[in-house]
Amino acid sequence: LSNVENKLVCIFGLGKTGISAARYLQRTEQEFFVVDSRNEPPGKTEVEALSNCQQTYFGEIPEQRLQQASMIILSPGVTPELPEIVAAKNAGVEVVGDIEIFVRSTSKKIVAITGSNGKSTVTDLTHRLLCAAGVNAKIGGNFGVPVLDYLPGDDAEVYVLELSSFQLDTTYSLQADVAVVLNITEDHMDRYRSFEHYRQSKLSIYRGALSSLVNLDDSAITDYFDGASSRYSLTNEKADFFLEQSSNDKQFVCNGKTLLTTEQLAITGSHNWSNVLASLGILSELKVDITQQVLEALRQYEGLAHRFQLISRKADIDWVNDSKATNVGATEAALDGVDFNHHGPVVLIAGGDAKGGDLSPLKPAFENKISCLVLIGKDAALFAQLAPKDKKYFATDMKQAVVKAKTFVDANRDSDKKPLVLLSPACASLDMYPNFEVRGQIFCQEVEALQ
Ligand code: UMA
Ligand code: ADP
Repeated sequence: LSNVENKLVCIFGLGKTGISAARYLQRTEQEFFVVDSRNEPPGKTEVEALSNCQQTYFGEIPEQRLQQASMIILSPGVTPELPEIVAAKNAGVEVVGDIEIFVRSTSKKIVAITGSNGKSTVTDLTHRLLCAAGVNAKIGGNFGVPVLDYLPGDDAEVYVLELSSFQLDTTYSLQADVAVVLNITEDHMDRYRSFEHYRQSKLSIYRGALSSLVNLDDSAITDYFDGASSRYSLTNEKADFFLEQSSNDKQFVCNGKTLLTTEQLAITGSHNWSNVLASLGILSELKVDITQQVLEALRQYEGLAHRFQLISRKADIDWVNDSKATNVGATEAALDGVDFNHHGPVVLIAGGDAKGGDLSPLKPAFENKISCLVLIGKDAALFAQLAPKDKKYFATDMKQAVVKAKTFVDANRDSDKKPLVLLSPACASLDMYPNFEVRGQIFCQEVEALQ
């Protein structure tokens, strides 16, 4: 396979991926130039100082110059359908992502994880379980370290990679040792022509995989992919990895062996049990023994910040930060995880950039489950159309949203139940914040600042 050697490479996009690609080309002594449509991209100063960086083009895209490159390393935030990229491709330039360069350059095992939701959790959990099993595993991709930071060097036994659909769209040579699509629900509809287009992007992770792990509970996967090597499910006892439900507990069963119960886990919610099954399935497909140390690491796993995280009990309210819910599927999972017999009133703070997605699956929850909806961000009005009149409020920022939520709770307390305020926006944060982490942090700060 041809890789970057002796080619004039264009790095298109100078965020985390572009900076990592530039450092990699510097380390491997390759010449490159850099393009970004922004005048002040994040890595400007660092990359301009690299001796192998021939030129930088920031702001206007130099269409002719792009066509002089032999290869473009395209950042995931840039669509391959950008006219200048299409023109370069038509002129014979190879357009790839950093994951493609990575998989061409390593001979180590690769676990490839995608899905609309749960990618980071499963990637992180799998990495931790592999480490607990004594495997030299490294984590990267859409979550954690951009992959090219690991090369050259390559001392890992296994790379556990979270791959976004954007990354898969520019990856052609991946032959994962284990590939899994966790679920497919609508996301990034501002970038894909249709749900089918997005689905095909996700399913491409199975191309050439040595082992294909399939979630039997998601017909958006099983109806369109029939090459499973092994299967997991929350309910189907025919699956290799499933959750056995008896009258008093729920047990994780792997290849016929009962391992532990859901009660023994620190993480909660059926979506997380599905994530656990995926991780156990990956270890099993890698032929890694599920030892006592692995089970201990699993029991202790507390999940990642900003994913359905109880952050405070201020004012006798359970405040939950689920800022990472950037699409409708994640917010549905969050609402499924709320025990409405125990919690009430339940206030949902939602809104932001809906990325062209269909919000209507949330309508029944707005009508029947939640007590009040506090709306923020660019697409607040789209949410408002789905909620009954007396249940919705608009807030201009997070401070106002938190105060409104508390005011509503104080006026509607139910003596038998514990009030809950959930930030689970079903939207990207970029219209108001630099990223979902900052959105979550500001939520935490505003809760702490309440009198
Ligand atoms: N951009 C421009 N002009 C350019 C290049 C980029 O305007 O010339 C804009 C993009 O439209 C985007 C932003 O800059 O809004 C960042 O894009 P990027 O490709 O430079 O992003 P990186 O900093 O390289 O980060 C990317 C992933 N970002 C995206 O896919 C948008 C990060 O995932 C990933 O962690 C990182 O590579 C390392 O691999 C973030 C993400 O939001 C967490 N991913 C999406 C998601 O999870 O839903 C897919
Ligand atoms: P991703 O990396 O795919 O965005 P995360 O693990 O960061 O996934 O979780 C993103 C959001 O999705 C969080 O709100 C989380 O609670 C929710 N979530 C996690 N796992 C699942 C799942 N299996 N199904 C649906 N939602 C999930």
